Parts: sequence; structure tokens; C-alpha cells
Amino acid sequence: EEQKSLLLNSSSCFSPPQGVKLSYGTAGFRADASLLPSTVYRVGILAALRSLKTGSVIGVMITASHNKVSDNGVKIADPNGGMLSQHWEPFADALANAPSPQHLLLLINEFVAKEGILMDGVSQAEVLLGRDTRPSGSALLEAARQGVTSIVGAVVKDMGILTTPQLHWMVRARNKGIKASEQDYFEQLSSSLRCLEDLIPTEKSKFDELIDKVVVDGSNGVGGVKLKGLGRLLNALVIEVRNSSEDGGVLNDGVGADYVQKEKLVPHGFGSEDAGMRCASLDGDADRLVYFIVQPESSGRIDLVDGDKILSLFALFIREQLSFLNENEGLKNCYPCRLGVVQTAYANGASTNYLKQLGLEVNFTPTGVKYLHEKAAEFDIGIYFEANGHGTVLFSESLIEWLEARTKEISSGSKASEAEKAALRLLAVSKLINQAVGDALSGLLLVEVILQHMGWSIHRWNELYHDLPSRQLKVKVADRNAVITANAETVVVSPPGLQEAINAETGKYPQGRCFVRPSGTEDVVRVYAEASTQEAAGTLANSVTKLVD
Ligand code: 16G
Ligand code: ZN
Repeated sequence: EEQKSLLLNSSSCFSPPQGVKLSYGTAGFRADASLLPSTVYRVGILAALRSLKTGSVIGVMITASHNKVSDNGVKIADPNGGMLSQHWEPFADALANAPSPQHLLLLINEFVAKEGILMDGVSQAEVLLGRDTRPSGSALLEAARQGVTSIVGAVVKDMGILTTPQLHWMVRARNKGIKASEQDYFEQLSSSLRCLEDLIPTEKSKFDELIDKVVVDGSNGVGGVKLKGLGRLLNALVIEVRNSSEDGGVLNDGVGADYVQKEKLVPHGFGSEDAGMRCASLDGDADRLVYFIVQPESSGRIDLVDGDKILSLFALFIREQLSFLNENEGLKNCYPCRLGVVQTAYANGASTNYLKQLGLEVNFTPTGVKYLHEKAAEFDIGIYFEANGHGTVLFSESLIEWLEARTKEISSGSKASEAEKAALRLLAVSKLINQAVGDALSGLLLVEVILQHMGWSIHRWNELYHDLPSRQLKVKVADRNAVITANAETVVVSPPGLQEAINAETGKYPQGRCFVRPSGTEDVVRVYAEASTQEAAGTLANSVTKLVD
């Protein structure tokens, strides 16, 4: 009874927008911020129920990532710090679209019964709330708080302004019983970085001759501010941050990883004076990272070093450590480590070829972090990246345990063997790189220390392979969901005949590759084409666009 009146009262303050149907897409709910208070309130309820169901801390992040500043969004972090379990997504949709408080109550009652959630008033639930720098964020955070606390026994912890990966990290840490403040996050990153720096082979540490700083575009968002905080804890690495939220520029406007990757143009705040420098760009909530090199002269063009190349760099480094690890070791000391990489159809074909040439197992999933993450978790070390710069490296529990045991035997003072150093490095990587979700800050630190380890400039790194020219287009259609795909979005199964037509077109181009898929975030069908020249990629994309239209 208490529960019922609590819910009816609080939900009457949050009426859903008229005539809008919201859906929990690949990145949670996203819309113009003015449409979202009721949705965020209801996600608060959902998070509290999820916490009751799992007996764990749950996270709610308020962000619209790389989208424009007037948009906002909300998504849930599950107990392990990953995305909300997919089987709860339909319930999220139903809650968000319930037309009245009575409907809402009915839905909740049904769902609570179906999932066997204990609402005895004694069970405790805890939800961590975070938001990015969007001006609409504080009111929406308040709505989330109202939602959570409308469930009896549920409490909120406001973690303030955070990057998305920080919130996911905190949820994961809390559920492992580890301290989970921002300070703890910074300390874990900086100490594992230091460990990797200390293990750089001396003959390779000729990094001083290279440019010793990285210049980072913070997309006028939260990432830049946090990176400055983190940077103060680092001793060797120099990070110059531009386009931080406190610099007054507009979030994601002509800046940020999405802009740099899609437009292949220099972001605001960068210019020809930066030509040849090692530059990087974060997106609005700092879960994407790309690097770039400004071309000389004022063309505004860049050489993009995208998520595929970050993945290749990580794969190369990890493969090297694994080979040291098992070199000259008896069977007893060998760990049969399964290394796998995961990409989407957007991965440049040249990157896939490169990875296969390294002898790596390359897997493909549909677009969206939840799919890549799930696949990568099947390996002892699973590296996943989207070309857009979202990705991370996952380590299995059993490998971490083995590495911990292996490194415990190393007596301090004595010289560690190559195998022992490799084990120490891998363990440090597992602590540095975010195990919950792709994280631009930890990704950046790992890229930087691997470049130092290799003694490589960004140019050397960029030369690992040459991207095939590609072109992306979008088509507005009456119903994007009429396009149904299979095989990790590489094949259209409906409407009939479309794939055959695409094949016929693609066959006309040397090294041609093309696929179409409905967007998960916009009301469009996307077309991606690759070919041996930029012109050919453009023509192929154009002609396939006409087939879709
Ligand atoms: C979301 C996804 C991102 C994906 C993008 C594709 C998460 C956290 N984010 O931003 O991974 O690349 O959608 O958008 O999963 P699209 O479906 O509109 O092409
Ligand atoms: Zn993002």
C-alpha cells in the first residue's frame, strides 16, 4: 500500500510526452532533453527494481554522448558494469511508454511478479547516478532520483558529473567490494600506467626523440576536465587538453571523436600549427577515442588513426607479451591463452586483413557495444573496437588469477625474466584498461605507453597498414526496419532481391565491399562502401543508396 501511493504520487509529477514513442536503443533512451523527464524518472524506477532483483548496485548515466547539446539520454549499467541485460529492454520500453500512472503501476506489478522481485520493504536497493556536462543534466538527474526513491528501500548515490566509463567502472568496482570513488579510479589508472612505464625495455625508450606530448580534443565535454585531473597524477606523460567543457565552446559542435572520425576534418581549436603532432579526440561522454594527424598546410584535412588502428596496436602489443610469456617455459608454466579480436562490418577491410595476417582470430558482431562486449568476453583476452573508437580489452577471471599467481613469485630486487615481465605487463593492462566498457581515458593511457614501449611515433603506428578508401551515406526511408540483416549486418535478408542487387553493384569495383543496415539511433538506413579508390567508394555508395531508396 505504501509502495502503491508512493508510486502514484511521484509518477503524477512526470507525465510522458504526447505522441512520442521512445525505445531503449543501442545506447539507451535518447531524445531532445525536453522530452525526457518522465522517461528518466521511469528509468530510475527500473534501476531500483534491477538492483532489488540482482542484489547489487546499479548505475544510471544521463548522457547523449556525441549528439548535440540540446539532446540528452539515459542508460543503465548492470552489476558487472556492462550494459543492461537485453532481456530487460522490452520492459524499459513498456515503462517509458506507459500512458498514465495507473498503467505504470500495473506494468510494474506484473513485471515484479514475473521476475520474482522481492518487494518486502526490507530488501535494499542502491543506484549510482552520474551525468555529463549537458545543461539539462541536473534536472534529469533529479528526475532519476525521484524514480529510484519511489521504490521502497531504494537509495540513490549522486556521483556528480562523470564520464560514462567512470560510472560503469564505479558500479563494477562497488559490486566487487572495491573502493569506487573518482580518486580510486584515477589511482588505479595512474598506478597501472606507472607499472607499464617501469617495464619499458631500456633499449626502446628513445621516446624523447619523438614528440613527447599528446594533444587532446575534449569535445567541449566532461572528458577534457577529467583528463586534466588524471594528468596531474602522471609523471612521465604530458597531456595537453583543448576543448574542455570549461573552455566555453559548444559540446560536440565541430569537435570530438564523432566529428573527427566521420568528417575527417581538424576539430576547432586545432590548426596547421599542429601539423605532425600526436593528436587525439574524445567524444562528449569520453567513451570513444580516435587519434589523428593534422596535415600540413591549412587544408583542414587529417590522417585519421581510428578505432581499428587502436585495436591493431593493442593486439600487436598483447600478442608480443603472450609470446614472451610462453617462451622457454615448461608446460607447467604455460597458459593456453585464447586471444580474440572483435570488430563490426564498419571495420576497414585493411585492418581485418592486417589482423588476420598476424594470425589472430577475427570475429564480427552487429553494431553496438553490447554485442561486441559479449563476444569479446568469450576469450581469455578479448579485444574489441568499433571503427568509431569505442572499445576495450577484456581479461578472463581465470587468466587474471593465473597472472597474479605467476607474478607473486617474482621476488623484488631480483631481475625479472622476460616471461615474468610480460606477465606483469598483462596484469597492469588488465587494471589500466576499463573492464566494464570502452573508456577513452584509459584507452589513451594504454596507447601512449604502448607507443613508448615500441619506440614508435604516431606516423610509424599509422603505417601499420593503409586504410582502404570508404564512404558512408544515410538514406531517409519510410520504414528503416523494413531492412533486415544477418551475418553481423553484412547481408540483407529482406526486402528480397536487395542483397543480389548490392552484390551486382559491388562486383564492379576492385576490392569493393558494401553493406546497408538500419541505424539503431536515427531514423535512417546507413550505407557503407569501400573500394580501391575514394572515387570508386563514393560511386558505389551512391548507387547502392539508390537501390535502398
Ligand atoms: C551507439 C552505440 C555505438 C554504435 C552507434 C551506432 C553503444 C554504447 N553505443 O552510439 O556503439 O556505434 O550507436 O549508431 O552501444 P547507428 O546505429 O545509428 O549507426
Ligand atoms: Zn559516447
